[in-house]
Amino acid sequence: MSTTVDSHPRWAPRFTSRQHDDENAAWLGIALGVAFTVCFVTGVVSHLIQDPGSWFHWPARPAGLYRVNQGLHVTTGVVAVPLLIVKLWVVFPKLFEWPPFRSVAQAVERLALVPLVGGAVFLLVTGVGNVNIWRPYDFSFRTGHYAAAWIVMGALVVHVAAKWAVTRDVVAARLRGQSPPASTEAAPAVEGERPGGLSRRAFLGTTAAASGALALFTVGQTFAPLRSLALLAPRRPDSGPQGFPVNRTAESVGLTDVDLADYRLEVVGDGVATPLSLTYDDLAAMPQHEATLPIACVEGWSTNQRWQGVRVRDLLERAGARSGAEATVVALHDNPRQRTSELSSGQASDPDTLLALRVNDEVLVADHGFPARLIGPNRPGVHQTKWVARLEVR
Ligand code: HEM
Ligand SMILES: Nc1nc2c(c(=O)[nH]1)N[C@H]1C(S)=C(S)[C@@H](COP(=O)(O)O)O[C@H]1N2
Ligand SMILES: [Mo]
Repeated sequence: MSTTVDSHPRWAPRFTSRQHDDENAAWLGIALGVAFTVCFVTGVVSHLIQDPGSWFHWPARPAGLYRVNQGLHVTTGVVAVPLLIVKLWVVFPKLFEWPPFRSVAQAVERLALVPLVGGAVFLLVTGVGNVNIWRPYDFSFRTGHYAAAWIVMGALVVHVAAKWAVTRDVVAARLRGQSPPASTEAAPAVEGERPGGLSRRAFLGTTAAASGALALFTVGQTFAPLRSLALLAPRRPDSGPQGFPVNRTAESVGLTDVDLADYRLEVVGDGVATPLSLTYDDLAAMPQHEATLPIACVEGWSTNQRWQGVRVRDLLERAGARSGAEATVVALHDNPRQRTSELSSGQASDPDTLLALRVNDEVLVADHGFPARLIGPNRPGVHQTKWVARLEVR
């Protein structure tokens, strides 16, 4: 519905730009719908990998799939920021339409805007904040962001249903090379509308350029060819000790100088016939394998490195593990955050799942998990456990 003179009450502010129209709202709405849907699907996948139901199985291959998933999530999320701001500005005059609704259906549709807009702003603010390590709230980011995603997507279904006809008319007309029907055209918002100003093409083009620029300056955090452009990425994939980033330092978990005399890697649990307790030298004496695999952080950055170490499946075999065994990887530190991760049977038996001792032919530094870190294909970064002390096999 257009903002026409008779539906615009006297007390409302005057909106004089001709960009406040249904066609702009329709195009921006389509772009936002696509961005939010990609964000939602990739977000739910990431959630399920970390909290799988018994029905959910995440494969070990293709090795870089999680990297693409999370790169898409964060990039489409960032792209949505200018789109949402401009869309809210375009439709803002509708807030003052009078009467506020003419039917029950319209009341429902307009009420659904509260969770839709509130939730969308919440998702974008917490999401962008999280990747910049800005979390000025007490609740868990994952819990809040996840709940908001479902609320927003529910409200979005209502919103899309309500706006379907108008949007379809705009798109269908443009595809036929015609102007959209009068009902969707820019109605003069109020008397005194300024003629001129930006054309629609320039207005939408500028918005697209803003989104494109954000994407371009972010995606280099995970897409190596563009890494020199990753100006907006909080972490550059090529900076840090041994040439790649560190989130959780050894110092922050009190593991700056692990004494190799005391270090043992234990392979234990119901799933093994002979529990192992291996020194660092024992590990170094086992056959070493190499795999080029990414660390793909849930926060969107990723980095591909050449890792060398012992195959987890060799360790399991040496411990007489049952076939199809699964394992929990446990770190040396007491801090419970990210101390453990799970290896599915597919990952545990994958030839590229390593207990890495070296990276790019150098011994791991403390910040990258010395003495040994897990690295495996298609795992989120949080599951690439550093400073590994134990494999609990079942
Ligand atoms: C546009 C709407 C968005 C939707 C629908 C959405 C949805 C989701 C969902 C469902 C998850 C999984 C949460 C969980 O694991 O429990 C998630 C995770 C995440 N999202 Fe979003 N998100 C959106 C925007 C953003 C934005 C703009 C960013 C950052 C630029 C972002 C960054 C993240 C991060 C870093 C995670 C991983 C959290 C973790 O596992 O620690 N999200 N998102
Ligand atoms: N033991 C342990 N391993 C860990 C973490 C941790 O906090 N503790 N952080 C993880 C996260 S979130 C990522 S993305 C990768 C790479 O993180 P880094 O940059 O801190 O090395 O290591 C993972 N391994
Ligand atoms: Mo991470």
